[in-house]
Amino acid sequence: MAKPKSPPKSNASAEELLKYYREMLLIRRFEEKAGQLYGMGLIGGFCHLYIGQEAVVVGLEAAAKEGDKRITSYRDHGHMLASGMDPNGVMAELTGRRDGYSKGKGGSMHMFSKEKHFYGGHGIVGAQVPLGTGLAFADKYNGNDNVTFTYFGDGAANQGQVYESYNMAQLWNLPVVYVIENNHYAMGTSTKRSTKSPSLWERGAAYGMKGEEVDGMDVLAVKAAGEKAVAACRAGDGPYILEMMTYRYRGHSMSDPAKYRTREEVQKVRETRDPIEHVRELLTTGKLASDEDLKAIDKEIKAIVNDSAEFSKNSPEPDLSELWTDVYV
Ligand SMILES: Cc1ncc(C[n+]2csc(CCOP(=O)(O)OP(=O)(O)O)c2C)c(N)n1
Ligand SMILES: [Mg+2]
Repeated sequence: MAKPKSPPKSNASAEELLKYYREMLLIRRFEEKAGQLYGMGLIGGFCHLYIGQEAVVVGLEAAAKEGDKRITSYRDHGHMLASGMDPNGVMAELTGRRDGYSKGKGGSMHMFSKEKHFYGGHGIVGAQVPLGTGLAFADKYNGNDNVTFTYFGDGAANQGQVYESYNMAQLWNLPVVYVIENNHYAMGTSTKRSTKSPSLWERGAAYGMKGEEVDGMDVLAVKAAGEKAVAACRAGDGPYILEMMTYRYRGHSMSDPAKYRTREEVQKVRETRDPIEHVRELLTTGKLASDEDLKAIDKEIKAIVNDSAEFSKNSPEPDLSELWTDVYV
């Protein structure tokens, strides 16, 4: 968890770093706003925030191309935003409004975008792993070079369906990158209490699968590992596991008393390993951006997020007649 901090230097351009800074900040501010709206009673049900883990999805999206797919768990707002989905549509869905991605009838865990190749948002732990494997199978069957990013947590990594998926994916060399977002906790259970095989990516070796551990708090390290994994998949040499060592700052969901860890533990990660601060430091110590430049971005992001909240408040709730539409059976 407390790995040494990466030195504040890189070969990345100002343009690239500013892009990641902006994208990670959008997720962080959006999630903070979602937390506020939840507190005000404007978001109901479950709400799992992604704060702290931003570098994982932003770094991997930087390694993706048009046509690639993504699928994840319930901790999904960051993945939606990073895939390019509209913050207004996401926030309106969280608040149960008509202009949301699922017309306000799905909420946090039930949003999809065909246009951005985002396949959810899955509330059943681990359920997205075989589904992501199936998406990759479809691409292989169709003969294109798309890759599917299948994200899941350290807790989900103990599920049987993950290993059935690994076996099939390796057997058929499917173009799937399994991204384990190891934030060290599954609700209140630390990985120390849930397994004696804590190196989760190494379990792929049992199926002949390649993989590696990555500093998930360093967007550049994530991108570099993502590029390697994606290249293997596109070359027909998939699948690939990336175990992202990351950390969530907030509770598991909005209703988490967080008695399983100390405030000091969280504070220490925030102070020494924050992914956004890391990029801010690269930008400022490398003299690639001034405080004023970064302040302008902060302002721009704040406006996007505030607008999404206003947009949602002004969007009506779904009409009662909608109770009987879009119903599967
Ligand atoms: C099959 C199943 N079992 C239990 C739950 C309850 N549950 C929801 S999230 C969660 C923990 C998952 O932790 P992890 O995979 O590490 O993901 P994280 O929440 O840390 O992102 C559990 C046990 C569930 N939703 N589905
Ligand atoms: Mg976890």
